[in-house]
Amino acid sequence: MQTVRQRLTLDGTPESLIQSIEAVLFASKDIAFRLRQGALGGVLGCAEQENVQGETQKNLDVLSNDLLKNALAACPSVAGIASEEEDLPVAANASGEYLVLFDPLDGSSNIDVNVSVGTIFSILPANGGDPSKEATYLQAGKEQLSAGYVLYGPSTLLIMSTGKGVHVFTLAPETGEFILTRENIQIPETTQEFAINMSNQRFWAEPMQNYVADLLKGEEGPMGKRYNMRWVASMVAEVHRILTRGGIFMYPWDKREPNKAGKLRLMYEGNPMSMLIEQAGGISSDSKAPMMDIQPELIHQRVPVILGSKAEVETAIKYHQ
Ligand code: AHM
Ligand code: MG
Repeated sequence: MQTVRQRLTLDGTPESLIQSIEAVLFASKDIAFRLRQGALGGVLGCAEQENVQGETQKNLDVLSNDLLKNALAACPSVAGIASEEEDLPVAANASGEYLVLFDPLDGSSNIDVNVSVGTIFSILPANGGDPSKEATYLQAGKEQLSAGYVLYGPSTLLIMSTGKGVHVFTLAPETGEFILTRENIQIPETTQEFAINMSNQRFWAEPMQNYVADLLKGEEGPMGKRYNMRWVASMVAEVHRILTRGGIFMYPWDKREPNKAGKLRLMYEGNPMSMLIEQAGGISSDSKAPMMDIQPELIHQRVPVILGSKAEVETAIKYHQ
């Protein structure tokens, strides 16, 4: 039985980085508890909604953000944080060495229907920069020191990497400890499963239209095999399926909002998921460049995403050349 701390120590992870990761996990256990309570916890539904006593209830998005923010601010090795739920970065500790970026509750439209959601995190070096300034955070994904997500599903899982493989830890309900349950995950190189929101098909650019049309042709098409499709609408669940049994996940640019690069965010969705996928032998791209090579210009920058099994992602990228 190995805890996160034991595993990270064996891997030679600096104590300060272990502490930053533990701060994320501390908050995630609280989030897991509140998700389990569901409607009984009074946190479902919309923010600003009033309960019967006329008190304002906070929805889980806002609450999860607060829990993470508080836990990270209390951790001396965290210099600053950036969150999907915060317009601006927040400075934390002057002594801190790390910047922690996170999506507190990804896939939150799934909460009310009781489907898996997750907390995604990415840790970058602070490099002595000002943690209240956006510029300090604008580092390419390849600079990440650690990335991971906590998946709140039938069981609560932590999937993380510090650049030495990808490991899975399962939250033991009786002790509240994340215990190593799979190590060094490797994604199969090929797959017969793709994930994309097909309802947006007519809005995609031509290369994506052509690629997915060819997947749908099955045995009779250029891929020569029949594909299955899955769409949970929760990126953590999607990436987790791919880490477990392979597959390709896509959230492409589409012309509904032509000025937006895509729906997903580079710094706390695209990059951390890319680190996990690549550490597991897969590939992640924005369709033109490796995701983790992109130089971010904004903390909340959006990006098209194609990630998963190596051979399949390579084929998808060829359609875009
Ligand atoms: P969120 O951060 O607002 O929850 O949005 C991100 C989510 C991803 O988890 C998921 O892949 C995607 O949005 C689903 O989008 P769609 O509603 O088009 O199915
Ligand atoms: Mg999100």
